[in-house]
Amino acid sequence: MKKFLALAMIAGFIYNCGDKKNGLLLPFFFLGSQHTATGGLPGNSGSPGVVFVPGDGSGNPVTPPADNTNNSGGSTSTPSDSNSNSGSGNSNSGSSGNSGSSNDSNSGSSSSPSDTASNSGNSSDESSNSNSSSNSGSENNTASNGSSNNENSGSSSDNTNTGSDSNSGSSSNNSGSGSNDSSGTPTVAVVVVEDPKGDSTFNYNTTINIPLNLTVLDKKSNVVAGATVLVYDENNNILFQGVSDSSGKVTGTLTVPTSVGNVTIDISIGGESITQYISLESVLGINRTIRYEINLPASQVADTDGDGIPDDTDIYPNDATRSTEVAYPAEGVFTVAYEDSYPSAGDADLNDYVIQFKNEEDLNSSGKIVRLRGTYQHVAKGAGYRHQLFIKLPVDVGASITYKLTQADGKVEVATNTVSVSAANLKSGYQIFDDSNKTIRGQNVHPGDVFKAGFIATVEIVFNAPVERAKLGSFPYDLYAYVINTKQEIHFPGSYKNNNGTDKYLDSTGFPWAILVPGAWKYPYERYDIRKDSESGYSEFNLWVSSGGKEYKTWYYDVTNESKVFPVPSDSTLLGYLFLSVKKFAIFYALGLVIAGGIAVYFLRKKQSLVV
Ligand SMILES: [Ca+2]
Ligand SMILES: [Ca+2]
Ligand SMILES: [Ca+2]
Ligand SMILES: [Ca+2]
Repeated sequence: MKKFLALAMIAGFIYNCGDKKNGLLLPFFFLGSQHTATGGLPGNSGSPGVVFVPGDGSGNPVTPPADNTNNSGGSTSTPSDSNSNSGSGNSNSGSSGNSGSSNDSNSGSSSSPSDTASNSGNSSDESSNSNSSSNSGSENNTASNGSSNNENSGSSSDNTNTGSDSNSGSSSNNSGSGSNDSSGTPTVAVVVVEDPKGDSTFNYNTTINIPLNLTVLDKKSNVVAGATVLVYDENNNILFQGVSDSSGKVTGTLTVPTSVGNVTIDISIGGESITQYISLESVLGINRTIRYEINLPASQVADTDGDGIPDDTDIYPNDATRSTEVAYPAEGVFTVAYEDSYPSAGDADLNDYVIQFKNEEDLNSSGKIVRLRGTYQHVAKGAGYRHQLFIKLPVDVGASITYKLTQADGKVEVATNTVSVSAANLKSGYQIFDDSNKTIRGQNVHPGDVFKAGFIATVEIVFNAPVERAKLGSFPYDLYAYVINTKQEIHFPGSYKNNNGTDKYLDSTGFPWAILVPGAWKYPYERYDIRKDSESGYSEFNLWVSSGGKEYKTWYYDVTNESKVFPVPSDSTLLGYLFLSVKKFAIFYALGLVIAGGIAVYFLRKKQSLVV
């Protein structure tokens, strides 16, 4: 990753130099620099010309409550005033200001990023006024108003569209340029943001799943199919890729460590690309309607396999069944640690049965999962019980599964073989490791133990038909331990309930029997309770718990007492194994300037490529 960043910085430097004469800025947000404040919504910014407005829950910009009154009064606003106002409201005013091309200005594009910002608060009275005035008379108004959001806001986008409709023929560029005056940046797209926010349930989770629901519309409010959507984290690791369907919709789930602060969404159509940067603070989902305010390019981009994903972002450019790969984690491994005394509360040494692993999914262009791969290594057995490792996948289709088991040094225990399994088999649980007495040669939990890496299982599940995220579940899926001695299954919290409604896998004190930790985690020595200050190697653990997961989100990286934790090698056998078997590079690519309709859009992109 360091190399990658260095490369990106060099590329950026070169690019910046090349364009300096134009006085253009490049958004190297992923390097940690601050984002361009193009949004009026906190936590949102984007590439030039992308405007963010709050939504009313139905994909339209929200209607400020006070507007009606003001509207009726009408008119205090001068054209210029309205411009400064809300993206929506002002669009109208913009029209008035823009002599001649009235409708164009309506297109909402009028608002410059800064404008939106000022509006978003509420106020926007003037805008509303201007809105009504300028719109008045036009049949379009009524139409838009019909949808209950009278005034500006809702109207704004509605107006926009209708406006442009009536205007049709008179160039999209107008709207952009006309409205722009103040900032000089034409509006390329208005993003209606309806992201659910709040506090997610804390159950010792170190990752969060964030549903993604996007709708892409053109400037006439028609849905746009075939828009490519790419989502990545602050280190440019791909989280999701998909293409909008015939309803203009893109759906998926982003799975990220809770410590990830921002994600980036790129949407590309015919080579035209816009970017959104989203702070994940309190974000429970990403629900957005992207309304383009420009004419979309009709140019075709190369798509060799015809799956809708252009070659330059298609990880499998010659395979129409797959278009991207998402890895969990993008680099390195996760660790799962089980307490094996269920249903009795454990001693919280979190080392009874410990596995390092990572997963990869291949998605098709609809965002459905086509294949699921996993590599698992047994790394500790701090217990007298014997365990097995399983995964349950509640899908409705069968699959063919290719499996291999080796010792840590690569010596084959079970040769590569492929079997067909039914949906019922997957639902009841597929065995990854047999008896934990046989998959590791040492316990790896006592002071002075020389670490002896355990067996490695590699699994590739090729589903008989693509499966939806809602069916499959998200990483780490339902990965569980079966304790042979007690005949008990041990799952992550959050998925199973007791008869009284409490979580089946949280004990009476609210502590889990399974915990997922990013990295090759240094779990506690045998019988050292991670919760007790005198025994814990992680003084931030209790602080993390007491904050409900909001603070000390990376407690697991911060060993505060080395004498309390097992020195698990950070360059684990599994990492070496992964590196040799599936070597991947994240390549920073497609740094470019796209000119469409006189509007310049800068975009950064990342492409992963497979080097097998
Ligand atoms: Ca393709
Ligand atoms: Ca493909
Ligand atoms: Ca234990
Ligand atoms: Ca133990």
